[in-house]
Amino acid sequence: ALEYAPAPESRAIVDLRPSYGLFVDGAFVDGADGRSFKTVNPASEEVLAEVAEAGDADVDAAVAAARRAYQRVWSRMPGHERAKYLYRIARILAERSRELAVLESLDNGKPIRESRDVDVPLVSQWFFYYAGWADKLEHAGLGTSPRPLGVAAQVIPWNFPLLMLSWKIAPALAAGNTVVLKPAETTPLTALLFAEICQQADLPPGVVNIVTGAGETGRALVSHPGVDKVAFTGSTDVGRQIARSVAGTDKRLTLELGGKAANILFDDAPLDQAVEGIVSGIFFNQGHVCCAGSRLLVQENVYDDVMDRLKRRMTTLRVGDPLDKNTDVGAINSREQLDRITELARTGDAEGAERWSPPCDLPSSGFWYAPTIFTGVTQAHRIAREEIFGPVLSVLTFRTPDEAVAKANNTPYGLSAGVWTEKGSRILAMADRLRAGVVWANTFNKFDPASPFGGYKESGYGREGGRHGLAAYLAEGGEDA
Ligand code: TXE
Repeated sequence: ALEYAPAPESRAIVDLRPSYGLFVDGAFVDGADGRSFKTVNPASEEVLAEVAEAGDADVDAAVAAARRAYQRVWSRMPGHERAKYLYRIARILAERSRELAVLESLDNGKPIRESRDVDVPLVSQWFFYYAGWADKLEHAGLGTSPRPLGVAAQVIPWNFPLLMLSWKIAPALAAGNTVVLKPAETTPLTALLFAEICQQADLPPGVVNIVTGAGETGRALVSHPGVDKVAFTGSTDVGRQIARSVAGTDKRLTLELGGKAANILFDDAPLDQAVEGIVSGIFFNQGHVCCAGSRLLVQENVYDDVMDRLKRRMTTLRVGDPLDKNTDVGAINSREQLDRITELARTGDAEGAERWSPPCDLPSSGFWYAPTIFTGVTQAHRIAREEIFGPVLSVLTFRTPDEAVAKANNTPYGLSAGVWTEKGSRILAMADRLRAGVVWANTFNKFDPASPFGGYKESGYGREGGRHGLAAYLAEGGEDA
């Protein structure tokens, strides 16, 4: 019989519970000291649920469960058996994709079109991809019998709650590690739904543990002595604190921090296609993207033409209800993030850049910021140097490729960059000279589980995705293997 599948934008397909516990040793449990916090829908400020806040005792219990599962089950299991679990999780993620997409949009504020067509399909792809590696670890580039590291502590941000979870958990599990993951405090719900999916897949208890809470919980987790590997995605400040806390221990560390990517538009580029890429490069996910194309560098002789087209295109952007499938730009994830964006954008006004936004009616409740561009930006302006992490584009110009490279690289970050040109030789030359972990050519924000992703300089170190992402969870095999 054909099953009735409700429209993905329907909130009714999500079975929201009033309160959620922690996921430890295969079961949902209350926090030891009974503390909790609220997670809200950023598009309405409505409370979605009350979520347990993990304290030190809960983190201890989760790490201990992960250790037991590592020693007794997961690290001993043949790779092809681990693969079966990962394939099963990947399939359930695909089957429950609508529910996941709606919950992600409710808790995060991103447009359903993105969670449905980008985030959730990629999440399932990530598990399929790493399932394929679980019995091929000898090809990870670390010798013939690489070993898992043990218990991985993973802390993720709120901008891609499920996708960042998959980037962390899929390679860790494929390599034979067990994990304790902490989602961000403003977006805990899909990680808890993922925990339910682990139960549904019969994943052995303790292989995946989810502890919810804020920075304190994250700190307790990454500094826990029972942890062998720390993986973090988030702000540069917290990344620095974590690097300090890990220094002097034998924990392995990967960090994926911020960015200030340049999207470089040469005069020979197909302009409409480039404008499309620039718009999605900065307004995708409200600009809450570490690799967002937040600086546009336009070649001077096409500047007026590009600005005309860009403004015209921005006028058609629909800002509003994340669950409306026609929405292009959703809600800002939290009041704190809205305040950060507002404050940094004001420095653009104060320092003499010129602000422009298309006319748009923003909803009266919830957290919103109109798509915005600043022109007349110089490299000295804060909006040209600091990560805004919102729907705000800083426009600069250049005359020669050398000048474009110098400006693009003039940032403490080095995560991504984009180049728009018809010339293949120029793409190769630019990719070589741009200090960025990813350089996209005539496209932007494209992700694939087989491609390593990560930054230079203050954008962090280590790579996620591909064979390199797997190697980050393995040690070379030795006599003690
Ligand atoms: O990040 P935090 P916030 C950037 C972006 C944004 C700014 C602040 O510019 O405006 O950071 O965002 C956990 N030990 N990025 O404040 O605090 C926290 O609970 C361990 C870029 O949200 O770094 C959450 O789970 N963990 C970025 C996670 O760290 C700690 C994505 C990220 O939160 C902790 C997010 C501590 N001491 C923000 N303190 C990207 N690279 O994509 C907090 N956390």
